[in-house]
Amino acid sequence: MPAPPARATESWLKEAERYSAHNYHPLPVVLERGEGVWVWDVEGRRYLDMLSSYSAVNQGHLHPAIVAAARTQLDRLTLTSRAFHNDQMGPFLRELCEAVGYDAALPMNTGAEAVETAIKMVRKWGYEVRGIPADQAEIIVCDDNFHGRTTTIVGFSSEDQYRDGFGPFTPGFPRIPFGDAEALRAAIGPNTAGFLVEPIQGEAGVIVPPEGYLRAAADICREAGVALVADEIQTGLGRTGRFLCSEWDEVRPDVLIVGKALGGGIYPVSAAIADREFMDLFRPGDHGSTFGGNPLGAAVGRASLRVILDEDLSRRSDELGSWFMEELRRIGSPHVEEVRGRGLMIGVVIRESSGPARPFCEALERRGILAKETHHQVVRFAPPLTVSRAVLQDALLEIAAVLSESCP
Ligand code: IF1
Repeated sequence: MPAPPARATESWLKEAERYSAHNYHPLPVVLERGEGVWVWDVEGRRYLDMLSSYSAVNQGHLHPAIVAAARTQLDRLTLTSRAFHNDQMGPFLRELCEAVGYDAALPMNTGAEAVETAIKMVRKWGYEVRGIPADQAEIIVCDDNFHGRTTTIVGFSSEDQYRDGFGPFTPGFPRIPFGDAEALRAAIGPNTAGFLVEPIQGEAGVIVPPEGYLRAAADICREAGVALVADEIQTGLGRTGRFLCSEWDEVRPDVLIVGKALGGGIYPVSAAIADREFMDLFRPGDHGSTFGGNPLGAAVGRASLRVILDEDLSRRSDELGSWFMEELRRIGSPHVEEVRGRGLMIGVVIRESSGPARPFCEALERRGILAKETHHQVVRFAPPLTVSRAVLQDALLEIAAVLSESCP
């Protein structure tokens, strides 16, 4: 049983409970400060952040270079709308496009907005380039996908809870099993404009597809004239040991979606990225956003990218992740069915016989490690990519203790 919260925590929990929608079931910890891989609660307890806000804090909490860029911009200009230009968006998009090797990017704020942008882009490409009849375009998606929480996006989720009560939904999103390239080939029809996929399914429980899956899917899409859309909002920006997870299969998606860590854990920044064949289908007035491309987000985005590149966080993620996964396997816990992932995007699957993952997360919290379960049986480990091997070594002692106890 989790220890009862202390008084300060209790009062914060009560206030949040009273005034917030109850759309989450967070661990009973109230955080008030963060620095690097560490966060502190209102009782002064320190925790190792092994979630990184679902990979939005790859650079660590309050990275000095990103904070400095935000502070400088806060004293200059924060929002102009796209009715006018600003002096940060152009440089940000140039640096982003140069980092990933594409012609252009459309800046948005949240991941879901960038996914919706990509959906509109690919549909328009289907009509204007592929000649698909009006309003008939289809974008194939995968079972167990997670691409955000808008009604169009949850409409093609296979998770009943994400859909229940929110219909009617947007048509045109046939679903196929993840990891099965032949299922993709079979699902493609004359009205198929695109295939939207996460290179590794995060929310589904860190599901790594069979070796070469994305490569095979890319070849099938190219042969069929279907746009491959990679949602790298969680897997991108160094998380899986490459700058983009697609690189593991040497795949260059037609449309690339990034978000989360693009804002360095400080500001929501996302983008849909593509070559001019797709990007120039948007004409003035077709699409937009009040905050998309704002100077503060652009300045933060520039600094966030710079940190990932200058500190070679992708290599750190690759090397530390491989070692950490091996060490987790070496614990040899009777509760662990599988340790899976890539880089520092790791899932530890708890056997059904050992009960759900949540109590293990609560036990880890009591030992100063913040991790979060997904889909009942998986404990996700995704620390900031700036984490040191020494810190992970210490964390392994606590994780081993929790995984070696009888079910918490
Ligand atoms: C929640 C997890 C959930 C994403 C991918 C798009 C988005 C996300 C691959 C949308 C966002 C977040 C959303 C948050 C919890 C977290 C999450 F997968 F990371 F674990 F939900 F499944 N594509 N994922 O992972 O980006 O609009 O949120 O900026 O909704 O509970 P967003």
